[in-house]
Amino acid sequence: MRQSIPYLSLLLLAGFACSQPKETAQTTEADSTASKFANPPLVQHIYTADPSAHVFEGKIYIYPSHDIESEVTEDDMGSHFDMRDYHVFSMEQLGGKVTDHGVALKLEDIPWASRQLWAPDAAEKNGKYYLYFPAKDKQDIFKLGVAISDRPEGPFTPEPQPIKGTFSIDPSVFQDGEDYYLLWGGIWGGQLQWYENQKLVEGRKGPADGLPEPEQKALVPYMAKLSNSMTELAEKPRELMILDKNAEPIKAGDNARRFFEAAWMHKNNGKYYLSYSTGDTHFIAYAVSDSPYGPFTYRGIVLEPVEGWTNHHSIVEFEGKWYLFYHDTELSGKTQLRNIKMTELTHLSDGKIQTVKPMK
Ligand code: FUB
Repeated sequence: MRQSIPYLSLLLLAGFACSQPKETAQTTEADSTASKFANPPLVQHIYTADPSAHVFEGKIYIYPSHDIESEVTEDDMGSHFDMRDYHVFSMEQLGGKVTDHGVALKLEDIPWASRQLWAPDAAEKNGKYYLYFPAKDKQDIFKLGVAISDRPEGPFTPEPQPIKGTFSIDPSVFQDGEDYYLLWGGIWGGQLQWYENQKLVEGRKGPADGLPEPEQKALVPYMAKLSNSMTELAEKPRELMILDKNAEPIKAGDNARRFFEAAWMHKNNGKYYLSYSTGDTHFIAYAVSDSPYGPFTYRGIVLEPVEGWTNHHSIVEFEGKWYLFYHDTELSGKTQLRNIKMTELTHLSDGKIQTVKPMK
């Protein structure tokens, strides 16, 4: 989606592109004039990634990661993604101003967490707002936490302990009528491969420890219904199976189609769409089912690879149209300093999704 005010051009003339974004709350409007990127960054004064978008109180609210420069050396466990807080953003109209509501939750306020506030998501129930987030605990193991607020923008108050029975990263919430489901999981730095039967296996430490062999079934995301309180799982987490067109599970060696991280669910025309990042092949892929629990059948690509290693998205309906939120590294050129974007998403009449190209 194009936006009309040439704000990005002004910032570039002022030398903005060579400097670190200033960490002050502000509103941003952007423009993609003369860019090779199909869509402009939504936020330019701080780095943002992994945008989870929802419609609350008639507006779009975005819950992204807040990327920062850090001294941490890059590795295959993603240690250089060393985020310390979350900001919440809102848009009254698509293509209009994006408001930064400031810090909604910070690491030092989460009693059980030690580092790495990765991709979050949020949900609303009975006028309360719930922010779901992953962080490493004091033993350096990812868990999922929840924090509560009376307002969509926070500030959020974290529960004192992680959500019992959760592990790994990238929580997202899918609401289906009165039911709310928590999805999660991510391999390599997301540690999903360290678990068997949902129990951490002693001694697994590296990104490849516990990964299935290429001919074995790939690891898949988990999902569980949330309790009435929204702060606990109401059932034992289940695997969301992803099958090929022959109803065979996608294999671990099928890197262009297998699940890596960033699971998101949406429903259109009575079908459940599970979309996810394929990680080292950099696609946002999707699979479709008649049930939120699956099994899901692989259907294709939502989003082609973006600039930067990671690809992470959300899909939301607003005023009768569907939108894809995603990120790339247009502003920084650095993998761990990303900027969020959005564009319209089209569901085709055969139930497929029209693939989005992030570059012109
Ligand atoms: O932002 C940190 C991690 O990078 C996320 O949790 C992953 O999905 C990837 O985008």
